[in-house]
Amino acid sequence: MKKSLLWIIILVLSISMVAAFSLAGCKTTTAAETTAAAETTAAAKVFTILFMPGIADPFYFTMEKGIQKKVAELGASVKLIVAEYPKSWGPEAQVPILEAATAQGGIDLILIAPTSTDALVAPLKKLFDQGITIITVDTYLGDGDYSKDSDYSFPLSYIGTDNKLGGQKVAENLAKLLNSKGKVYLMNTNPDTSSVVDRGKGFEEGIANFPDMTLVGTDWCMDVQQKAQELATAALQKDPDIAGIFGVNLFSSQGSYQAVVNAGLTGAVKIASWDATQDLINALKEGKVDLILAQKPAEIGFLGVEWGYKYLKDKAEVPKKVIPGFEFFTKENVDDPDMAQFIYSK
Ligand code: T6T
Repeated sequence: MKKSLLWIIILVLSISMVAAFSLAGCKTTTAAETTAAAETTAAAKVFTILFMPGIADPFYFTMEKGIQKKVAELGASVKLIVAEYPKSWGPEAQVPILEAATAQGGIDLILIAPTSTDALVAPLKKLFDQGITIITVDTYLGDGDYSKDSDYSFPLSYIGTDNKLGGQKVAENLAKLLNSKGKVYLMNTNPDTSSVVDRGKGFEEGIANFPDMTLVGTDWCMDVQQKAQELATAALQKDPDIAGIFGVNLFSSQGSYQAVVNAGLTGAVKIASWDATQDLINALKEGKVDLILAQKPAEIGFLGVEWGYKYLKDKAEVPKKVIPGFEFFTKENVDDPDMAQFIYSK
């Protein structure tokens, strides 16, 4: 009796131990499965990026190429949505497109060129408060200082040209073409757009360094080429001594040189232009334009995706300003094969 009781105890103990071991085994398998599942989920996380350009023009088409390049490099981990290109410059055109593109949710990062330093603050803040990361490319909000606390400092970064420096360099180069003397005129676009305002300021400061040069006037064409042409025509009629014109972007430059050509003043009035469109490059080759500052829109777009992705994936520390450089086209280097990369795409 004692012996059989002992056997029963041994049997019960053995069964419990087997059960305990198999349970432990089960647990290990489950944990491994959970880890693997978590890894799969992390690997499968696809970040959705929205590109919101400022206007339909070769500058932003080229920026999109840089964005597409980086997106292709990142492969399946990112998805790109390109918003409709606004047909005119300004918040009236851009904000409805932005709102429509974000209405369904699911966006992780927006790369946007705000078309107004003020009017885009509220619509973008609303999206930021929904958890969307914002990077402003080409233009910025407020004074562009996202490093200090303010109503407009919520974007992760500004990635774009140092427009003020560019404006100063344009002034220096135009002064060289004019032997540091004479009257110059500035064709600007919109007074609430950071990029062009900074270019104008830089130009004014640059010209002020030449005592025999005078800035006789500034006009605002609202980024409409036809308007730029009309305004430049009127300025040349009003002041026939104008010796040089600076067009701060592609539409203002294209309109300005056209006005000079129509007035029969090609060569007599020097044209300093900004943005390397094929039209302006051709005009430079034909002697209708004298100088072109080429920004690096593809690089700006590429860097926007690169930094945005690093932040979304690893919470990387992103500089508040990322500033790619610029290049100058002149009649001396316009045929240099190394310069071809700086011409914007269509
Ligand atoms: O000059 C570019 C851009 O940098 C600016 O902010 C707006 O105008 C352009 O898109 C050229 O049309």
